[in-house]
Amino acid sequence: MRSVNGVKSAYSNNLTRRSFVKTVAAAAMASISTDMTLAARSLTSLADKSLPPASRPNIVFILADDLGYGSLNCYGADKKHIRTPHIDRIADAGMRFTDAYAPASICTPTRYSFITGQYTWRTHLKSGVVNPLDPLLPDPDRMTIARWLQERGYNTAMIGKWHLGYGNKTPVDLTARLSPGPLDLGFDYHFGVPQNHGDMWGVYVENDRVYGLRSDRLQPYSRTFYGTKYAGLDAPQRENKKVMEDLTNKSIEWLKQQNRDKPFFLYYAAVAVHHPITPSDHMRGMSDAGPYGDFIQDLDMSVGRLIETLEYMNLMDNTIIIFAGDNGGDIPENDPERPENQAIAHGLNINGRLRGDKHTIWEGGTRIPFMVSWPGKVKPATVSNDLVSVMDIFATVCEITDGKLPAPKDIAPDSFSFLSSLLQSETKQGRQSIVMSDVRGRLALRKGHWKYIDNTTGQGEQVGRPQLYDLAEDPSETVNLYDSHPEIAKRLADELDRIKQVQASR
Ligand SMILES: [Ca+2]
Repeated sequence: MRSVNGVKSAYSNNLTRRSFVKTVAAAAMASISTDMTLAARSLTSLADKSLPPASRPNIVFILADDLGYGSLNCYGADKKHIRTPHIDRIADAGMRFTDAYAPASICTPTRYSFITGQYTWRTHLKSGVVNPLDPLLPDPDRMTIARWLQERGYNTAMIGKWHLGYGNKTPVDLTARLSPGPLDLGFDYHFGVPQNHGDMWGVYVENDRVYGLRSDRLQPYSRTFYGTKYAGLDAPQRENKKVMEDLTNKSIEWLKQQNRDKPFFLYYAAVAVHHPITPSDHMRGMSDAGPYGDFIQDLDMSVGRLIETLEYMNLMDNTIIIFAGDNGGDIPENDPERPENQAIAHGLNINGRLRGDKHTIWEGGTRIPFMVSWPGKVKPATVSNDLVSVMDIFATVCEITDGKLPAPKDIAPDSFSFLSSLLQSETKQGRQSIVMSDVRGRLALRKGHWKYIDNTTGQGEQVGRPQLYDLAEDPSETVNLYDSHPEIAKRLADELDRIKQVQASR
């Protein structure tokens, strides 16, 4: 209780910076001792790695937006630039993956694939993202991770950045009932930022309506970060620098309604650290990487508040926490004043040593921070280089709840369970290869230590030449081996073709 209230008061009161740091440090210390107890407990239970045929742990999935592979201390960010003690706690308490991927280097496909366990390029969306007034992308008739859990007795909630559209027509009627939407995909509760941080909606959505809508009047005003006018809905407007706190408060409110009698699934999608870079007043100036570093620390603080709520409610021992990025960090070109570039100038390697950034087909666009804690099941402070994807959470959850996987033809067709990785089973059953895509729908295949990059976009245009990289020898993708290893390139190109042709890659 101490740490929950401590952190909360740090957000809501005008504490001095020094006392705020102290509060965070105290919270972190309290957490470390809890972790050590959990670690000791879990070591004794690891002898039995098998799971009951049906297990119903609570599941909290935290998805960060545009968080680069090198933007957390547990992934190598120097503490002299930013400090991420709360997210690092998930890695300390569980398993951190070094070779985890987003299915794409942009926002919508990752979110679609998480919910459906299917590659987004199998839908009509071959490139780009769902635009602010687009209809719902997932087919409500398709099984989703939320409905799967709902049908197994879970309370389910989606809180945060949605970016999968609402309704069934373009443009969506902002003042009408926003259906179909998250509630039609298996979520009992939804409190969302409709598209992106700073989007033209300018408001929150609660369940299937604009939150606090007073009338159907629209008075477009001012301009967003993206250059379009705000819709001017007659409802409370989001304040960018408070959105992280609002979403976290809503999540805590929802978590506090849960109990040990019924399992729950929370999908918390942060708006940080997608532009516009808007750190909270509490965090401004706290990092040593400028506003971008402060915004990363806002994300970390929100994660800390969620964890501490679970601890306060004594629910941690039966809760899986999964933390992931949705694509690589964004590095705006030709504008040194942008906060991302200021952070780089301070010395923060947003995407570590990986080439490229958000939108690109390079590792910097698709390799993501990914970690899972599960007290008593996942050994603390472990690191795995198994190939995993955000898309694989669905199949993993299926195996956890049912002890087996559904037929890929119907459910989660491109999702592979990584439960055997989590439990460090002697027989590994995870995925062997993964397809990734960029903003234009260009595809690449990672298999073993090789990565093949196709030269066709989602619209069928040719771009450059095909490429082949040996990620073991050349993690920064500097030497194209396509010409010197044609047989390997062909094998990977054939596999990519096969995965495109079939309906399910699992
Ligand atoms: Ca994103």
